[in-house]
Amino acid sequence: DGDTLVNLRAQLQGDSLKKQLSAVHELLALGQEGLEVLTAILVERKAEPPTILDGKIFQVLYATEQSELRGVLAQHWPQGRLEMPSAQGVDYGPLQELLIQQDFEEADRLTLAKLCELAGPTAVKRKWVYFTEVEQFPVTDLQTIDHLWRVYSEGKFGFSVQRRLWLSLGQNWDKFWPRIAWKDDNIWTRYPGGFIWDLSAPDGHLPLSNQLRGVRMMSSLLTHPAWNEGA
Ligand code: UYC
Repeated sequence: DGDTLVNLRAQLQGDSLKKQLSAVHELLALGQEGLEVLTAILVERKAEPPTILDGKIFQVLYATEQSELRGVLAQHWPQGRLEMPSAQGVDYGPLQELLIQQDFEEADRLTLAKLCELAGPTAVKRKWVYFTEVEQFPVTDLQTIDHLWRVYSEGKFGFSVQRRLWLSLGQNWDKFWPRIAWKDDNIWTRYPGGFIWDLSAPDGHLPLSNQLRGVRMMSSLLTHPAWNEGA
Protein backbone atom coordinates (compact mmCIF):
# COMPACT_ATOMS: atom_id res chain seq x y z
CA ASP A 1 0.00 0.00 0.00
CA GLY A 2 0.94 3.67 0.11
CA ASP A 3 2.71 3.28 3.46
CA THR A 4 4.97 0.60 2.08
CA LEU A 5 5.97 2.81 -0.84
CA VAL A 6 6.67 5.75 1.46
CA ASN A 7 8.73 3.56 3.79
CA LEU A 8 10.75 2.04 0.98
CA ARG A 9 11.37 5.47 -0.51
CA ALA A 10 12.70 6.61 2.87
CA GLN A 11 14.87 3.50 3.09
CA LEU A 12 16.38 4.33 -0.31
CA GLN A 13 17.38 7.73 1.02
CA GLY A 14 18.94 6.35 4.20
CA ASP A 15 22.63 5.83 4.87
CA SER A 16 22.90 2.06 4.90
CA LEU A 17 23.84 0.63 1.51
CA LYS A 18 22.50 -2.78 2.51
CA LYS A 19 19.09 -1.31 3.32
CA GLN A 20 19.13 0.78 0.15
CA LEU A 21 19.77 -2.32 -1.95
CA SER A 22 17.09 -4.36 -0.24
CA ALA A 23 14.62 -1.51 -0.75
CA VAL A 24 15.43 -1.59 -4.46
CA HIS A 25 14.55 -5.29 -4.59
CA GLU A 26 11.37 -4.83 -2.58
CA LEU A 27 10.24 -1.98 -4.84
CA LEU A 28 10.99 -4.11 -7.86
CA ALA A 29 8.80 -6.87 -6.41
CA LEU A 30 5.90 -4.41 -6.07
CA GLY A 31 5.64 -4.09 -9.84
CA GLN A 32 4.75 -0.95 -11.76
CA GLU A 33 4.25 1.29 -8.68
CA GLY A 34 7.65 0.30 -7.37
CA LEU A 35 9.30 0.93 -10.72
CA GLU A 36 7.83 4.42 -10.76
CA VAL A 37 9.36 5.19 -7.37
CA LEU A 38 12.72 3.86 -8.52
CA THR A 39 12.62 5.95 -11.69
CA ALA A 40 11.63 9.08 -9.77
CA ILE A 41 14.47 8.61 -7.26
CA LEU A 42 17.04 8.05 -9.99
CA VAL A 43 16.00 11.23 -11.80
CA GLU A 44 15.86 13.21 -8.54
CA ARG A 45 19.43 12.22 -7.83
CA LYS A 46 20.64 13.22 -11.29
CA ALA A 47 22.73 16.20 -10.14
CA GLU A 48 24.49 14.15 -7.42
CA PRO A 49 27.63 12.12 -8.02
CA PRO A 50 26.53 8.58 -8.89
CA THR A 51 26.71 5.94 -6.15
CA ILE A 52 26.21 2.20 -5.95
CA LEU A 53 22.52 2.88 -5.36
CA ASP A 54 22.23 4.77 -8.65
CA GLY A 55 24.04 1.96 -10.47
CA LYS A 56 21.70 -0.64 -9.00
CA ILE A 57 18.54 1.30 -9.84
CA PHE A 58 19.81 1.90 -13.37
CA GLN A 59 20.47 -1.83 -13.79
CA VAL A 60 17.08 -2.99 -12.51
CA LEU A 61 15.16 -0.44 -14.62
CA TYR A 62 17.18 -1.45 -17.67
CA ALA A 63 16.58 -5.14 -16.94
CA THR A 64 12.79 -4.73 -17.05
CA GLU A 65 13.11 -4.31 -20.83
CA GLN A 66 10.17 -1.89 -20.68
CA SER A 67 10.59 0.50 -23.60
CA GLU A 68 9.17 3.42 -21.64
CA LEU A 69 11.73 2.98 -18.88
CA ARG A 70 14.54 2.38 -21.36
CA GLY A 71 13.42 5.64 -22.98
CA VAL A 72 13.69 7.59 -19.73
CA LEU A 73 17.16 6.17 -19.11
CA ALA A 74 18.36 6.93 -22.64
CA GLN A 75 16.94 10.43 -22.51
CA HIS A 76 18.73 11.36 -19.26
CA TRP A 77 21.81 9.20 -19.65
CA PRO A 78 22.43 8.08 -23.24
CA GLN A 79 25.74 6.43 -22.24
CA GLY A 80 24.80 5.10 -18.81
CA ARG A 81 24.69 6.69 -15.36
CA LEU A 82 28.45 7.30 -15.08
CA GLU A 83 30.67 9.71 -16.92
CA MET A 84 33.71 8.01 -18.36
CA PRO A 85 36.64 10.42 -18.52
CA SER A 86 39.77 9.21 -20.32
CA ALA A 87 43.11 10.98 -20.65
CA GLN A 88 43.82 8.93 -23.80
CA GLY A 89 40.55 9.20 -25.69
CA VAL A 90 39.59 5.60 -24.87
CA ASP A 91 35.85 4.93 -25.17
CA TYR A 92 34.54 3.08 -22.12
CA GLY A 93 30.92 3.26 -23.31
CA PRO A 94 30.75 -0.40 -24.37
CA LEU A 95 32.18 -1.41 -20.98
CA GLN A 96 29.50 0.55 -19.16
CA GLU A 97 26.86 -1.09 -21.34
CA LEU A 98 28.04 -4.62 -20.50
CA LEU A 99 28.20 -3.78 -16.80
CA ILE A 100 24.67 -2.31 -16.84
CA GLN A 101 23.54 -5.62 -18.36
CA GLN A 102 25.47 -7.45 -15.61
CA ASP A 103 27.34 -9.35 -18.30
CA PHE A 104 30.39 -9.58 -16.08
CA GLU A 105 32.17 -12.16 -18.23
CA GLU A 106 32.13 -10.02 -21.37
CA ALA A 107 32.85 -6.92 -19.30
CA ASP A 108 35.92 -8.67 -17.93
CA ARG A 109 37.18 -9.53 -21.42
CA LEU A 110 36.56 -5.97 -22.57
CA THR A 111 38.37 -4.56 -19.54
CA LEU A 112 41.51 -6.48 -20.51
CA ALA A 113 41.11 -5.24 -24.09
CA LYS A 114 40.73 -1.65 -22.87
CA LEU A 115 43.89 -1.95 -20.78
CA CYS A 116 45.69 -3.02 -23.97
CA GLU A 117 44.17 -0.08 -25.84
CA LEU A 118 45.36 2.21 -23.08
CA ALA A 119 48.90 0.81 -23.37
CA GLY A 120 48.99 1.39 -27.15
CA PRO A 121 48.96 -0.48 -30.48
CA THR A 122 51.81 -2.85 -29.58
CA ALA A 123 49.91 -4.09 -26.54
CA VAL A 124 46.69 -4.39 -28.57
CA LYS A 125 48.54 -6.72 -30.96
CA ARG A 126 50.20 -8.61 -28.09
CA LYS A 127 46.84 -8.93 -26.26
CA TRP A 128 48.34 -8.40 -22.80
CA VAL A 129 50.10 -5.59 -20.97
CA TYR A 130 53.56 -5.32 -19.40
CA PHE A 131 53.82 -4.11 -15.84
CA THR A 132 55.91 -1.17 -17.12
CA GLU A 133 52.97 -0.13 -19.31
CA VAL A 134 50.60 -0.33 -16.34
CA GLU A 135 52.85 2.06 -14.41
CA GLN A 136 52.31 4.62 -17.16
CA PHE A 137 48.49 4.33 -17.20
CA PRO A 138 46.73 7.64 -16.51
CA VAL A 139 45.13 7.92 -13.08
CA THR A 140 41.90 9.11 -14.74
CA ASP A 141 41.43 6.01 -16.86
CA LEU A 142 42.05 3.50 -14.08
CA GLN A 143 39.66 5.42 -11.85
CA THR A 144 37.02 5.39 -14.59
CA ILE A 145 37.32 1.62 -15.08
CA ASP A 146 37.29 1.00 -11.33
CA HIS A 147 34.31 3.28 -10.76
CA LEU A 148 32.30 1.49 -13.48
CA TRP A 149 33.01 -1.91 -11.94
CA ARG A 150 32.21 -0.81 -8.39
CA VAL A 151 29.02 1.08 -9.16
CA TYR A 152 27.55 -1.79 -11.20
CA SER A 153 28.59 -4.60 -8.82
CA GLU A 154 27.19 -3.37 -5.49
CA GLY A 155 30.76 -2.38 -4.64
CA LYS A 156 32.01 -5.96 -4.95
CA PHE A 157 34.27 -5.81 -7.99
CA GLY A 158 37.07 -3.48 -9.15
CA PHE A 159 40.81 -2.99 -8.83
CA SER A 160 40.44 -0.75 -5.77
CA VAL A 161 38.45 -3.51 -4.02
CA GLN A 162 41.25 -5.97 -4.83
CA ARG A 163 43.84 -3.48 -3.59
CA ARG A 164 42.04 -2.98 -0.27
CA LEU A 165 41.87 -6.74 0.33
CA TRP A 166 45.48 -7.29 -0.72
CA LEU A 167 46.68 -4.56 1.65
CA SER A 168 44.54 -5.96 4.46
CA LEU A 169 46.34 -9.30 3.96
CA GLY A 170 49.77 -7.67 4.27
CA GLN A 171 50.26 -7.84 0.47
CA ASN A 172 50.56 -11.59 0.81
CA TRP A 173 49.66 -13.17 -2.54
CA ASP A 174 49.31 -16.66 -1.07
CA LYS A 175 46.60 -15.39 1.23
CA PHE A 176 45.10 -13.16 -1.44
CA TRP A 177 44.44 -15.80 -4.17
CA PRO A 178 42.13 -18.06 -2.15
CA ARG A 179 40.38 -15.02 -0.67
CA ILE A 180 39.27 -13.86 -4.13
CA ALA A 181 38.74 -17.47 -5.31
CA TRP A 182 41.52 -17.41 -7.89
CA LYS A 183 43.09 -20.42 -6.18
CA ASP A 184 41.53 -23.28 -4.27
CA ASP A 185 43.51 -25.95 -2.42
CA ASN A 186 46.61 -24.52 -4.05
CA ILE A 187 45.17 -25.09 -7.55
CA TRP A 188 44.70 -22.13 -9.91
CA THR A 189 41.10 -21.50 -10.90
CA ARG A 190 40.70 -22.33 -14.58
CA TYR A 191 39.80 -19.64 -17.08
CA PRO A 192 37.01 -19.10 -17.95
CA GLY A 193 34.87 -21.96 -16.59
CA GLY A 194 36.16 -21.95 -13.02
CA PHE A 195 35.38 -18.32 -12.35
CA ILE A 196 32.11 -16.94 -10.95
CA TRP A 197 30.50 -14.45 -13.31
CA ASP A 198 27.85 -12.97 -11.03
CA LEU A 199 27.44 -11.23 -7.68
CA SER A 200 27.61 -14.52 -5.77
CA ALA A 201 31.40 -14.27 -6.24
CA PRO A 202 33.58 -13.17 -3.32
CA ASP A 203 34.63 -9.51 -3.09
CA GLY A 204 37.48 -8.69 -5.46
CA HIS A 205 36.88 -11.74 -7.69
CA LEU A 206 36.75 -9.51 -10.82
CA PRO A 207 38.29 -8.10 -12.96
CA LEU A 208 40.74 -10.90 -13.70
CA SER A 209 44.46 -10.55 -14.29
CA ASN A 210 46.06 -13.60 -15.85
CA GLN A 211 48.95 -14.81 -13.66
CA LEU A 212 50.60 -16.85 -16.42
CA ARG A 213 53.44 -14.32 -16.63
CA GLY A 214 53.76 -13.66 -12.91
CA VAL A 215 52.38 -11.13 -10.45
CA ARG A 216 54.25 -8.02 -11.58
CA MET A 217 51.44 -6.72 -13.79
CA MET A 218 48.86 -7.07 -11.03
CA SER A 219 51.27 -5.67 -8.49
CA SER A 220 51.67 -2.54 -10.67
CA LEU A 221 47.92 -2.29 -10.97
CA LEU A 222 47.30 -2.52 -7.23
CA THR A 223 50.08 -0.04 -6.33
CA HIS A 224 49.17 2.50 -9.02
CA PRO A 225 48.87 6.15 -7.87
CA ALA A 226 45.22 6.04 -9.00
CA TRP A 227 44.37 4.53 -5.59
CA ASN A 228 46.28 7.03 -3.49
CA GLU A 229 44.38 9.20 -1.07
CA GLY A 230 43.23 12.33 -2.89
CA ALA A 231 44.30 11.11 -6.35
N1 UYC B 1 43.72 -17.53 -15.25
O1 UYC B 1 44.45 -19.27 -13.92
N2 UYC B 1 45.54 -18.65 -18.72
C1 UYC B 1 43.62 -16.40 -19.31
C2 UYC B 1 43.28 -16.27 -15.01
C3 UYC B 1 47.21 -18.48 -14.67
C4 UYC B 1 46.45 -19.62 -18.82
C5 UYC B 1 42.85 -15.24 -19.59
C6 UYC B 1 43.30 -16.03 -13.61
C7 UYC B 1 47.79 -19.74 -14.11
C8 UYC B 1 46.64 -19.94 -20.21
C9 UYC B 1 42.49 -14.73 -18.36
C10 UYC B 1 43.76 -17.18 -13.05
C11 UYC B 1 47.79 -20.58 -15.33
C12 UYC B 1 45.83 -19.05 -20.93
C13 UYC B 1 43.02 -15.56 -17.37
C14 UYC B 1 44.02 -18.11 -14.09
C15 UYC B 1 47.25 -19.81 -16.42
C16 UYC B 1 45.16 -18.25 -19.96
C17 UYC B 1 42.47 -14.72 -20.96
C18 UYC B 1 43.96 -17.47 -11.58
C19 UYC B 1 48.22 -21.91 -15.42
C20 UYC B 1 45.65 -18.98 -22.42
C21 UYC B 1 43.21 -13.45 -21.26
C22 UYC B 1 45.17 -16.77 -11.10
C23 UYC B 1 48.64 -22.71 -14.26
C24 UYC B 1 46.21 -17.66 -22.96
C25 UYC B 1 44.68 -13.71 -21.43
C26 UYC B 1 47.71 -17.70 -23.18
C27 UYC B 1 44.24 -17.24 -20.28
C28 UYC B 1 42.87 -15.36 -15.98
C29 UYC B 1 47.12 -20.30 -17.73
C30 UYC B 1 41.67 -13.48 -18.08
C31 UYC B 1 42.86 -14.78 -12.91
C32 UYC B 1 49.16 -19.43 -13.57
C33 UYC B 1 47.54 -21.00 -20.75
N3 UYC B 1 43.68 -16.59 -17.97
N4 UYC B 1 46.93 -18.59 -15.97
O2 UYC B 1 45.45 -13.15 -20.63
O3 UYC B 1 48.33 -16.62 -22.98
O4 UYC B 1 45.04 -14.46 -22.33
O5 UYC B 1 48.22 -18.74 -23.57
O6 UYC B 1 47.03 -17.50 -14.00
